[in-house]
Amino acid sequence: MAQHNLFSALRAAFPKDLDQIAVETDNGLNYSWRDLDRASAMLANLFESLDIPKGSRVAVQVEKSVEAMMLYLATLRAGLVFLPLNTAYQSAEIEYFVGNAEPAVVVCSSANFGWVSKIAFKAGTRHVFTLDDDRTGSLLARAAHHSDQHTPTVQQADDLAAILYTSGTTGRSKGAMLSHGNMLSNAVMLKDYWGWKPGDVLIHALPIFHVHGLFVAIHGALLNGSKMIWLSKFDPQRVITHMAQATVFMGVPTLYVRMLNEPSLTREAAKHMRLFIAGSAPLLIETFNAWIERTGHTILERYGMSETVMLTSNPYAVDARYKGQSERRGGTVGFPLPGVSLRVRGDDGHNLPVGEIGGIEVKGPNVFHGYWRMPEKTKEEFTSDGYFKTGDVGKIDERDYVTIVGRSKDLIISGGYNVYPAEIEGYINDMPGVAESALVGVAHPDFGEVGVAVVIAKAGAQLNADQIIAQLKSQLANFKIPKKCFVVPELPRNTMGKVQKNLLREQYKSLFL
Ligand code: MCA
Ligand code: AMP
Repeated sequence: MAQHNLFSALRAAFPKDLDQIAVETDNGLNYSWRDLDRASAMLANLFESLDIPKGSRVAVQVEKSVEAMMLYLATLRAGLVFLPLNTAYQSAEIEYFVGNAEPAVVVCSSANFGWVSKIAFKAGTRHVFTLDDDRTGSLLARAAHHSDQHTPTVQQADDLAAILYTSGTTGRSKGAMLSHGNMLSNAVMLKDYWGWKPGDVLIHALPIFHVHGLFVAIHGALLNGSKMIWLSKFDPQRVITHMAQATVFMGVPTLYVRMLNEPSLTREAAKHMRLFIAGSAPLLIETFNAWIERTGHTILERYGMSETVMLTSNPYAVDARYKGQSERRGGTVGFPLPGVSLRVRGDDGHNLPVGEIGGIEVKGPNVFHGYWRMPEKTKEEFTSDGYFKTGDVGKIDERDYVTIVGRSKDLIISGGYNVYPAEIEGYINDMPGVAESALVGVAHPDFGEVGVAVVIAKAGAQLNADQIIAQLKSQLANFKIPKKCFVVPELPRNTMGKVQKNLLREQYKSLFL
């Protein structure tokens, strides 16, 4: 691949007629391809005027907007490293990310400028801008003074393009370093694998601070020169209405569940669509089947990670490499994508035969360059022959389909967002009167899985479950808050004294069903 700057590759795929509409928003704004090009050039020129070294981080916590996407493109264009942050994160979370990544630039909403800038300046960041979802803020005001022409920086395939914070298998959040080459190779391969065609239109309804909405969806559309119908927030009814003008949709399972609750989801409503893609969390077979029944479309489920972008996918068309199969099989995540080697290994480090369950390990041009400033952690997560240990547990069947059956990492995926029990337990354990706590994931009809906290009090202390929840709400992103909290006399333990979370999961499994 001659082209290494991801932006340049995306730019090369823009249609010849730059005045065509590239993005149509749900509040009636149209952005042309020329707008994307010019605005990202102005923002890249602003960055260059700041005289910060190539490879500096640009940390961004802003509401979803087309300008926020332009900011991402400008960051790539200028050879800087994009660090997207969930808008739900609160001050302690932001303080950790900014302190760890030491960004040269921080961009936040004007409502949060007071506390975010304080954190940023303390961490040594010199430039803090604001960007709101109504096309205002100091970032755009400053960029307006810069030229709309810009030559993208030359990048090597291994140069960093983004850092995504994720907890991996254990412990504190780690910044997964993704390069231009990681993302470009994945995007180019998926364009072909998912059969992107001229005339495709993507409904973009996901947040743009994680891999799914930021990379898989945006890169897919831009690399195909495809228009995006841009929803600032997921709304099932609006997505269904837009299906008449669109062909591709990507969502986490919760989005499909919520659309199935709408009577307006019919074959007729979905007849213009070509492809529905799901991922980020397990898609229940009931949802997969109900979708076929209601719309006549078979959802294509795929599997990925922040550390690897996309790893496996059910086939779009006949896949000659996998016994000529084209079936999208519910409950599976399909085949390893072209270029990805995937194996299932037992605890003894040996490859397992067909059908046996073990740890999923992967290798390929999509696999990240390690955790930011954590060489030891990085080393632990790779095998001696260079495979990344995903922390997912699964099997490969005789037809080569991969199925994920669980996770060895202690992780709850709620509505497509990751919740790390150790982090929440840490906050609960710090509360006065708490002796110990355990957070477990249980099934939930809307979010797939949600956290339930089980807490024991110190001798003589009185604890109130509602107060524990209220306290967490003041400290953590809203999706991390346990949906229920129980104060109990003791936690189940094995003979080694370790809390048996499986017994707690069993005990509370029907809480929301
Ligand atoms: C919102 N709430 C949640 C979640 N989202 N609770 C648990 N899990 C969630 N995911 C709670 C809030 O705390 C709040 O509770 C109440 O729901 C309403 O909040 P609101 O923001 O209005 O909710 P919403 O707009 O209905 O959001 C639900 C959502 C959203 C649309 C499903 O969570 C979402 O966009 N999820 C997609 C995440 C995603 O893009 N993941 C991709 C990661 P209260 O009222 O009590 O405060 S990338 C990835 O995983 C890999 C690489 C991959 O393979 O793609
Ligand atoms: P993240 O850390 O946000 O990148 O989340 C990655 C994790 O999401 C993976 O390690 C899997 O556990 C999970 N995941 C992604 N796609 C799927 C899927 N289709 N089915 C089950 N789990 C998935």
